[in-house]
Amino acid sequence: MKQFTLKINRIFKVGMTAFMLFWGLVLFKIEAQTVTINSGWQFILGEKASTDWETVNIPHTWNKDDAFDDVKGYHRGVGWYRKQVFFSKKTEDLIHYLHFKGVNQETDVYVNGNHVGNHKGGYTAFNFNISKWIKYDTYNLIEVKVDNSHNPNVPPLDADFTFYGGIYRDVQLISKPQQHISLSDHASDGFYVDYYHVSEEKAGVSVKVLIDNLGSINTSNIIKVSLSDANNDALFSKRIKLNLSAGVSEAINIKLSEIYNPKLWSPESPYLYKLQLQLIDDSENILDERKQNIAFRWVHVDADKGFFLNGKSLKLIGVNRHQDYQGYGNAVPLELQKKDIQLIKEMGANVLRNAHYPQSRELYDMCDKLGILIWTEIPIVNKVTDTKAFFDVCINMQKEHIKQYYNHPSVVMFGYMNEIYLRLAFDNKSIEIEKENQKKAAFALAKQLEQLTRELAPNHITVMAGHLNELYNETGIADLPMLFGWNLYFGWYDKDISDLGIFLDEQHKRYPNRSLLLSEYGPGADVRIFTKTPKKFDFSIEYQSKLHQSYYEQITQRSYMSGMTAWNFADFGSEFRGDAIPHVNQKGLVRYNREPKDIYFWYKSVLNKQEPFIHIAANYLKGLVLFNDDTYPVQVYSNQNNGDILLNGQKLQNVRFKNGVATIDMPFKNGINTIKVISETISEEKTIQVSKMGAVNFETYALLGINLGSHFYFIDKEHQTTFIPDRSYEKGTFGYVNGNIFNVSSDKHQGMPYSIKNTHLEPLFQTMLEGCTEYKLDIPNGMYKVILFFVEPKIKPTENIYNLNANEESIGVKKEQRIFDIYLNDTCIESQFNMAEKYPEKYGIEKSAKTKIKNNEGLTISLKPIQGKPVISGVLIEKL
Ligand code: GCB
Repeated sequence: MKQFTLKINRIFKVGMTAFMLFWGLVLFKIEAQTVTINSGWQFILGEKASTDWETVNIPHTWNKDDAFDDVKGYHRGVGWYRKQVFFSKKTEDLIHYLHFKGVNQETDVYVNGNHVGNHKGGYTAFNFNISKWIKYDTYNLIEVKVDNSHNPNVPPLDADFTFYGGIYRDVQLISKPQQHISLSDHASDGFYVDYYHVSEEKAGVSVKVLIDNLGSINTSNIIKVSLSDANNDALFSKRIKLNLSAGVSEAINIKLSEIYNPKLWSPESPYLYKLQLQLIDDSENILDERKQNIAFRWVHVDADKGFFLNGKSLKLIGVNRHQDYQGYGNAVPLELQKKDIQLIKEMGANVLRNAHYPQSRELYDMCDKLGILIWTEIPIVNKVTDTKAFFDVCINMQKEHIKQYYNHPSVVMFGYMNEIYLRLAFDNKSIEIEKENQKKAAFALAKQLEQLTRELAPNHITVMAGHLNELYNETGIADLPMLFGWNLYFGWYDKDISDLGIFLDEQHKRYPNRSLLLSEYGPGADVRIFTKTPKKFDFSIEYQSKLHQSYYEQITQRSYMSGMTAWNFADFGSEFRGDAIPHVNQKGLVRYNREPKDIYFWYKSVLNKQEPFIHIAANYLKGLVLFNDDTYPVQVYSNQNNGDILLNGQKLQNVRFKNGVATIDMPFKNGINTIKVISETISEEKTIQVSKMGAVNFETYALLGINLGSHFYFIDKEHQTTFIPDRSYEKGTFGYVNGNIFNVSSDKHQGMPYSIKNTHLEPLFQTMLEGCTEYKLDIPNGMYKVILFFVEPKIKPTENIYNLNANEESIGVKKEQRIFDIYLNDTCIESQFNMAEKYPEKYGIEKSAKTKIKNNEGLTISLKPIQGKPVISGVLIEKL
């Protein structure tokens, strides 16, 4: 009996296995599957070779380091990737696609040595059907040649961000049955969702689905469309019978019935419905399917009243975003990128401009869910090439862009150009006729792209951004899109902060039918720099606060302005820049590593009303030194009305938060100070170490650093100290006896806005005193180590059109010989110091010496000129 049972069991098991294998095979044969193939690629920089391949994972870029080093330029050329992929014979009847989500910027793909396709453009996805080159039951060699060289026929030609090369978004192998929802329409999902009659009372959905039959026989299939609500409760479903001829692609339009009282989508209530598409064969097997979150919402702009969502006025306030991240270049793990969107939402932003290119679709999914409206654009920046090849690439790129991002409810604005006349505006070489041609070419391309965008995305708002220049008005290009964005940097590159409103009012008056948005604004800010007296171009965190707060007031007061998007959410890589951190554009509300700057919290206090919130903007006030009775202004941000301010346990005052901010002059004491802010149910506390200075002494600190020729503090992690602002000499303290603050041009730039080699202390070196022959420090008797900091400022600048007022004339284009002797009191520590002669350009030089101070004589640093005017950037004194 036992034997018999065993036998039966065995027969049953064998039978089951055979049954499962059979069905497994059948199911597998028809099952669509997508595999991400990011791991274990072989990579070589430059042309293919037999050795020197390294193993890398995707996301990958070859510019993560060289775009930030001291050497000018980064590798812009070819890189090769290769990988062996096994294809089982069981998948022989499937159609296999390689799907690339983002490769910068030109790609050629080979399978087993056969060229399967080329793609131009670094920010949109693309697919290749590789089926006919595959060998089964063996490994297949996939090779990808990537090239990020400058190509005059591929945008962006030129822009203020780094064009990191590499396969920096996922690669997928997508295997589909021969009948499937198309993957061949510009790498879209193969369907497009539209809406009809959307209102508060009712709303309808229609879908256009593209189906490919890549098999050799005619088939009869069913396409099923289902709509459910956010809880997965089914609302409607529709089945349509299709007869698909062999080798043919079909477009099917399906209209679903209307829903009554739909839940509308908005930033406060981002309600999503769920759409499902299934392609089914005549045995009811599911061949392919797609899922998409959709939402009911409608938008329009009005030149007088601004932006409207679902018929209600909505001031758009948010940020621009670049996709790179400190230490990763553009090859950023998706989970890190998603945190950005979370931070943007927490800040209270209702709009995001993905500038200047389409970003990962997963982030758009998040915006769908979180209720963030998106302006998305392709990277045609600064100039165009007047060739058919360039125009064709641009048109194709915009098609990919719209088709791939079309179904996201968050996408309400499609753009295609940024500051297209920037190069032209700074071009003083070309002759008039060439300039005219440039104007016309950009206009002609804009016209084509505008028309295309309106055709492909009829329910969206078309957009474009321009810089401060009449060319956009003169050519009429600003009137092509439905909404024109001005990128305005009053108080940074141009005039003053208060000129913003004056300019906008004048534009609105001249062009009353044009809808406007402030698409970029903001100053650079470095959390190592703080000051009581913020000034244009000093990179201080206080100047950043001042500018953003004023811009917010100016825009919210103007109802015709659709909104504002700050430049930028985060600091980002721009290889040619020489800001306070070289190669980084520091206009972020958060740092390159996403640590929020104070201004991020200010935005949160005015935009996010969800929970009571207080922030004391003193995170970065490290090493504050105050003289005698000096106070220091500290800002407190809150979304509450009022708050009590306490310093060291004593109530100073009750403040009213206007536009989310109150500024309090803090009478700090020497030592540790505690600021406390209490507002109804919440409170916030912060401690600050302050050194009160009467005479110069070394009791509270061992190091005294002074940022010569500068009004700001600079926190220096290398020397573990904060360099304090400079002052003119007064007995008992320190300061310059003579000399001037060195400025590139009188009222705009601080010091020398260029990257300095051999150092990370740019803010110390970039600002300096010129013509100072005597600098006095009344330090007590004793032994000291003195370090002096120098750089030759008259160097040939790197061309940087974004530092618009760094004019070459005033910097001088050749090295200047300045020769001087350096003395510490009576001792000469360097004679005939000649930087232009002895050091490479833009080189940070430190001179260190020990000195004994006696007889209460203090320290005098003398720079005795032999030729030209001496310069000096900083001094650091250590008591030994
Ligand atoms: C702009 C550009 C942007 C730059 C920004 C800046 O107007 O559109 O790409 O990064 O200015 O920081 O100068």
